[in-house]
Amino acid sequence: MFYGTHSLSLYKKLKKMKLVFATNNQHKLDEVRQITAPYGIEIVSLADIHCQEEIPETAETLEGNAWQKAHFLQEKYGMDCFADDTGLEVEVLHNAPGVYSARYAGSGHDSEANMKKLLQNLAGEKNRKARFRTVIALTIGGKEYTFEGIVSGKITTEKRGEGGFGYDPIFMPDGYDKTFAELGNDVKNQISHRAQAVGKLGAFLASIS
Ligand code: ITT
Repeated sequence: MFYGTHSLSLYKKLKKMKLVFATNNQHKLDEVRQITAPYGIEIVSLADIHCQEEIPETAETLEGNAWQKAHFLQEKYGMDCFADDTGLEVEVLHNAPGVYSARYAGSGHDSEANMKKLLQNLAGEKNRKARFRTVIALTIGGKEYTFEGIVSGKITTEKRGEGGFGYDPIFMPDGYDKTFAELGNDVKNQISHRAQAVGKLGAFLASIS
């Protein structure tokens, strides 16, 4: 649990807070809802506010994309909100695919093709160090805040496991001998890049409420 011994008092502070999460990725929405559930922050989805538009994501950094998504929603709907942008950074590939993780193998969000391309690009490579990095952009009460979460690990030589999404079947976090897809959401959501960034967001929201 993220907030340790302070969880009960944080729960009391956060339980009336509502925030829109600017994502079209249902897996991310489910993860963030699971991570924040014990503390009672109500995560409102784009569907809940009837936003059906494709939110632009054309910046060249994770930070830039996270802010582009958060600003789009804030300007159009005038609501307090946050957005997350996440990339898989592979050391030997100079941090690629990074900000291009969703479209590494082409235009769509084709996780199978993305993993296949990455495994091919790392074929025979000994250095398989990688990290997931999440940046959260929060706009609340006219002010802006950024939070980051990182989990280090390595890329396996083949896909393993059925859980998670995206690159989870080929990412093994340090300290574990299973991929995120094998570890499952309960473990992933305690240690992941997104869990760490959302943990910082939650602690911050508690501090201002
Ligand atoms: P939104 O922009 O609508 O939030 P997205 O799917 O485009 O959703 P990102 O740009 O943040 O999300 O993520 C880029 C890609 O990185 C995503 O499509 C996945 O393939 C991968 N990814 C993100 N988070 C991941 C995670 O926790 N585990 C595995 N892969 C992940």
